Formats: sequence, C-alpha cells, structure tokens
Amino acid sequence: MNDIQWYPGHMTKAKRQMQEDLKLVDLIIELADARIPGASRNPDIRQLGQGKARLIVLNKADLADESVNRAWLSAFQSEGYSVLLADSRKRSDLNKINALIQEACRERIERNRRRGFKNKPIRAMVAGIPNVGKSTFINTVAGRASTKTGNQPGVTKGKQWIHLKNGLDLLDTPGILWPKFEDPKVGELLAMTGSIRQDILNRDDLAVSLIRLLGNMYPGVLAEFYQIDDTDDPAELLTRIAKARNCIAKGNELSVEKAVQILLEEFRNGKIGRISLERPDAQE
Ligand SMILES: Nc1nc2c(ncn2[C@@H]2O[C@H](COP(=O)(O)OP(=O)(O)OP(=O)(O)O)[C@@H](O)[C@H]2O)c(=O)[nH]1
Ligand SMILES: [Mg+2]
Repeated sequence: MNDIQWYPGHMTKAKRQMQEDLKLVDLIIELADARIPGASRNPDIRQLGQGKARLIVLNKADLADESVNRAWLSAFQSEGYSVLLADSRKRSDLNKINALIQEACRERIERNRRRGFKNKPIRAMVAGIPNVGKSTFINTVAGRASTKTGNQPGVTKGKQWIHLKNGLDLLDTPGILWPKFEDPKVGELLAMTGSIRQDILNRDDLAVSLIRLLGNMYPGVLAEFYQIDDTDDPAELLTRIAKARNCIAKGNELSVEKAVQILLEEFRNGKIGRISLERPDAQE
C-alpha cells in the first residue's frame, strides 16, 4: 500500500484543463467525502483555487457519523469557509445551496451590480476527487439528470457546463487525484471509501488496514455487525466473517477472499453503519 501513486494520463490532462477552466468561474464548489474530509480534499484544488470564492460540500454525509459531521462542519466554518453537509441524492439536503452560493459569492455579485451587470450568471466549478458525487450533486441541484453518474471512479471523462434557470452555471469536471500521496494513509482512506479503483490495490492489505482502523475508532463495530466474537487479530476476524457469511470457495473451503470483498463493499456502501474515518481533532 505504501506505493499507491495513481495518476493516470487523463488526470494530468484534467488538472491542466482545470487550471484553464478556473479562469472562467466565480466560485469553486469543492466536494469532499464527509467520511474522510481531510484525505478527500485535493491539495491541488486548494492551490489552484486561490483567490476564488469557495464553498465546501461535505458529501455522502448520510454515510458518515453524525456527531463527527457536526465537528467537521464547525471546523471548516471556523476556517471561514461556507460549508454544507449533504446527501447529494436528496433534493431536501441541497435546499440551502443557493443561499450558500450567494453568501460565498457576495463580493462578486456586488461588484457585478456596481458595474451594472444585474443578471449576470454565477459560474461555479464543481470539483473534487473521483466518485465523491459531483455529477450527482449537479443533477440534484439542476433537478434533472443532466450528467452521467455511477458508483465507480472515473465516470465523468470531460467537462460539461450545465445552465440552470436561476442564473447559475455549473461546470461538471472529472475527478482529480493528486500525483503522489505524501501520506500512505491518505491512499488507503481513498481506497476504503471507493475513490481509487479496486483493481490497483491489494485488497487483503486494505481490509486489514480497515479492520485495524475500525478497531481503534469504533471498537466492536464489526463483531456486532457480523455477529461474531471480537478479536484483535485482523486475519482471525476475517476468518470469522467468512464463517458467519458462509463464504465457501471451490473444494468446500472457507474463502477469506470473499469475506474481504464483502467487508470492503459493505463498508463502502454504509451497510456497517454511519462511520467517519477521520476526525477534525485528529488532524494536524
Ligand atoms: N450515499 C450517498 N451516495 C452518493 C451521494 N452522492 C453521490 N452518491 C453516489 O456515489 C456514486 C458516484 O456519484 P457520481 O456523481 O457519479 O460521482 P462523481 O464525483 O461525478 O464521479 P466521477 O465522475 O467518476 O469523478 C453514485 O453511485 C452516486 O449515487 C451521497 O451524498 N450519498
Ligand atoms: Mg462525475
């Protein structure tokens, strides 16, 4: 896992494209994964977006721990950001978005008004790591399926403008990961939550890391969910999950590999519970 350095060609291109497109927008709507708000924020976006109005959406908030969500919300607010916690699939979670956009762009809107541009649209780029929900967010705000979505990284391949009736133009962008994860933990967190494609990872290692992390942050949660006896030994825990879920491979043998797959998938999809893998007080 220490060598995850995933920066395919289309992402280099996407970053260059983003630099260009940023010249066209008033606002960056940055989507982060509420389960890992630290690891899912791309430092490129921070740097590239300097001087632009910024709004942070902590997306997939429905999969994250509610009390930790609230802690992140105030942490970002105290840094001066406009922030929204959301399940972007739900219209009601995005009711406040227009007000927040106006708030984040207040200076721009006032400048436009002073110059006599009354109805100039606000242009916003929706940016964030792969699979975080950018296209879903846009579709919900637009009230129609204007962009393609899907539960794997790399669905959006190129940029696309979506023009809304209320004078808001949204730019959908492909997910971007940074060239090198300085902290290998960041790569793991992105893999656990589904922003890095599975096929480039060692799943067994990932499952063991997840078990260790959950053991620290949510002791007992896996034993309870899978209805097994708890243990500190990740390999043994996987064996117990395999037994509990009747994971059998050819030759009637117990398949830990299947248990690994089940665990990773059930975690990713929130089946195990609302779990946050990063807390603001643990950040530097
Ligand atoms: N539970 C939950 N799922 C979400 C949320 N937002 C999006 N999703 C799901 O996450 C998956 C990815 O959504 P997309 O909108 O395609 O993500 P994207 O950021 O556009 O992804 P790329 O274009 O690949 O970079 C889809 O299966 C969505 O249904 C959310 O707030 N909560
Ligand atoms: Mg997309």
